[in-house]
Amino acid sequence: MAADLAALTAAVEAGDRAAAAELTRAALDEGLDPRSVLAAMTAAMDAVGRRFQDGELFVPEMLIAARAMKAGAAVLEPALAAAGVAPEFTAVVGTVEGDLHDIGKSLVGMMWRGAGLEVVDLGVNVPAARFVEAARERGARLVGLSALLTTTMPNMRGVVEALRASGLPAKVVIGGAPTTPEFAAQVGADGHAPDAGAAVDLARRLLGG
Ligand code: B12
Repeated sequence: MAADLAALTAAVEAGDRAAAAELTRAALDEGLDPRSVLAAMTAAMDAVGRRFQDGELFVPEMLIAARAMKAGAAVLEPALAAAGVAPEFTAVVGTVEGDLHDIGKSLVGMMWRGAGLEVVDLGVNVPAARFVEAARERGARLVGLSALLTTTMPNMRGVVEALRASGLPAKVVIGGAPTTPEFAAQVGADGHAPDAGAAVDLARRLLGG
């Protein structure tokens, strides 16, 4: 199969898992930058989000598109990681309690791996205590919190507070579509990034890289 990023966007949007994986593989085989392959898939998720908002499609279609993106992302991940160097710092990443959206968080984790961090992905619906436990066990220097729902954003404050109370040295950063730098400041986080690329710059800045 020939590399075709427009077809990849269309495959993710249509929820075609097999095509998403194959087109990702083809793009990598032809030497395309893994970041542009990632961008083709995130464009599809943006389109899906807009169509959901406009009432053109519903949760099942969103979920199917999300699964197609994950299929492509699974192929892409080693290529992103290969761009990095040996991990110097460990980061913990997860989606806060009550929230099941994991695509953005997983992308941030992938990009951080690509930037040379060791990443512990705690998954979704993660309680504050679990973030603290993992940060302590793994000696994390960075903790990333994701929330996609306005109803779960407030849970970020509890995680930041629990991490501060633990006395661990980890920096805490937040992200997810409804979050803003102002909100990050309000909950006492060390930073905010609007997308996975900016999350890499932010991590580097906070870790002094
Ligand atoms: C896919 C999707 C789903 C899938 C999730 C599948 C999965 N495995 O993740 C499913 C179908 C399960 C789902 C369910 C629901 N969803 Co939904 N979903 C979406 C959708 C379409 C895309 C989200 C996504 O993956 N975007 C692509 C990724 C790449 O973008 P991202 O997450 O924003 O992440 C980027 C940045 O934000 C940032 N980032 C993200 N996390 C982090 C973390 C850190 C540390 C940093 C630095 C940066 C960072 O970097 C990422 C990469 O660039 C959005 C619409 C949208 N466009 O956002 C709605 C959306 C988030 N969902 C919405 C809703 C309402 C729901 C449901 C309540 C629907 C329902 N009635 O059941 C449930 C909630 C379930 C729950 N408890 O969580 C609303 C939220 C509205 C609101 N104001 O709160 C949205 C905005 C749709 C809409 N327009 O109404 N959803």
